[in-house]
Amino acid sequence: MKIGLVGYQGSGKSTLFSWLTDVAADPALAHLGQTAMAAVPEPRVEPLCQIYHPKKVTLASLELMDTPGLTRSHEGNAARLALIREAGCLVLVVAAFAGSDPLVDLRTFEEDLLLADLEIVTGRVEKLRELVKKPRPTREQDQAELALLEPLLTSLESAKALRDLPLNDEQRKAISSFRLLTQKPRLIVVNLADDGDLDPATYRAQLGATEMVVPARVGLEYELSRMEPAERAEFEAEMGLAGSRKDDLLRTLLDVSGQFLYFTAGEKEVRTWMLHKGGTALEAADNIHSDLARGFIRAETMKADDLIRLGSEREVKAKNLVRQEPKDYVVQEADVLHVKFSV
Ligand SMILES: Nc1nc2c(ncn2[C@@H]2O[C@H](COP(=O)(O)OP(=O)(O)OP(=O)(O)O)[C@@H](O)[C@H]2O)c(=O)[nH]1
Ligand SMILES: [Mg+2]
Repeated sequence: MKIGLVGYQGSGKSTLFSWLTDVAADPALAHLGQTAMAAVPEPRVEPLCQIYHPKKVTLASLELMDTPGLTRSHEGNAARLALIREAGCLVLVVAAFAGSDPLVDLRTFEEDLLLADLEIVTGRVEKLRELVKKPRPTREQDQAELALLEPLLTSLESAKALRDLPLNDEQRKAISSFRLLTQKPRLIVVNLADDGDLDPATYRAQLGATEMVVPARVGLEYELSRMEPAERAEFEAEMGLAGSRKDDLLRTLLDVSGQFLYFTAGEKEVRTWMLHKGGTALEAADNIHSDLARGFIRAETMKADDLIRLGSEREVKAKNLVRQEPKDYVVQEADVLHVKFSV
């Protein structure tokens, strides 16, 4: 799944892209949607390495896509919106530096997305309304599709984003090929000036309770990330900046994108893998290798936390904390899986 960094021109998308991926944003690639990977840090990897002393450590990565900013005049936005449609999840970057008002930007950007969705759904609904007037073999089918789409159209017309609607499976299927913009899960990054207020509560109160908001001094973070570690530590101490802000942001992004991490662990490799929430042991096995899914017998499963607490697989087994899970087991965050399979 691509995670699209979106927003108005100059909001700081490319700076955020460079900070998170350590890849320089190339202005020549922006109109194509430049992509790069960002490994998601996982604090349990280090203690697992102490147990297995693996030859190799591999971290699952998010695929970030920098996109060209929308213009406020709407000129040339159609191609930019088409690019954003490719993303499965959005990071909306709103500027809160140099006098710009993040709330105004957020509202107008949302309107731009709503209008783009409205245009698509309206087009389809109008087509269907014409079709069902005629006695055609597909009439019943068209009528069913129309019935699914009409309530969505009503929502969009009253400026309600699809991400806020409880859609049923049929509705999801009916609109899946449209790749609607207000349906994508999103994280809002409020891009602050170097002395901006980092308390998320300040923005959450203004933006509405359901939104995931991360305030970040993106420009400053990017500068810091390019310094030598010692120099960086000095600056951070001077400015009272605590914690690993990039790690936290990437983990929040993983969560907002509807995914989580599970492990495989052994002497050869300790590795994290990404799976969508609700994903099964069979899907997790297929992620690792299609052979594991094809010949799936069962997944020996334990919690990484049990393993770390008890210090070895033997101890975890002795405490009866290893489970034998079938194909349809719903994998949990930080499960360690050993897939048993036949060839
Ligand atoms: N003061 C301040 N300036 C920033 C910050 N983030 C980005 N900038 C500046 O804003 C300008 C635009 O930043 P970019 O990251 O290129 O913005 P963008 O969203 O990629 O812009 P487009 O690609 O044109 O849509 C640059 O001059 C940055 O240095 C910030 O946090 N604070
Ligand atoms: Mg840019």
